[in-house]
Amino acid sequence: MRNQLLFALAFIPTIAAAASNCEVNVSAGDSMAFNTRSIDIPKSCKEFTVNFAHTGTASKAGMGHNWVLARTADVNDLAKAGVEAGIDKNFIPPNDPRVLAYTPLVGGGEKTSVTFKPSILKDGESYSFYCSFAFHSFMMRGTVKLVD
Ligand SMILES: [Cu+2]
Repeated sequence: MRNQLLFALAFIPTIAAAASNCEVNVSAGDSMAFNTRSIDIPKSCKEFTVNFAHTGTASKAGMGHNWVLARTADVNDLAKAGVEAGIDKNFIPPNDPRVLAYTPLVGGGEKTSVTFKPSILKDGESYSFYCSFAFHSFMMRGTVKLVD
């Protein structure tokens, strides 16, 4: 038992170091604001995970939030199409290839996450993240940068 514990402990620093580079924690509360305006994604990551937390108390239907990744040029059109899709579809147009990654909408106290491959992003293209809840994207958006 003791040996197993020591064995496990020996690997924790390695896992933590790898995780910190290839995942990010993002949150939003009961207002239309993310806790960050930009996210760097290292090209070296095989996969990148966004952990999203709603730190407020509002209901999903009242002030829900999520995290969506798209080309910056597509965000406004996607946000419009999302309103038409409705809350049952997380305000995301179904099967739309312009949506590169997204989490479902969550309400206060809930968490969600999404994992994607940075290799879907092209050098020189401009990417953004936004919240697809109806009309939140005007306030809730930020830049996503591919970094070395
Ligand atoms: Cu929102």
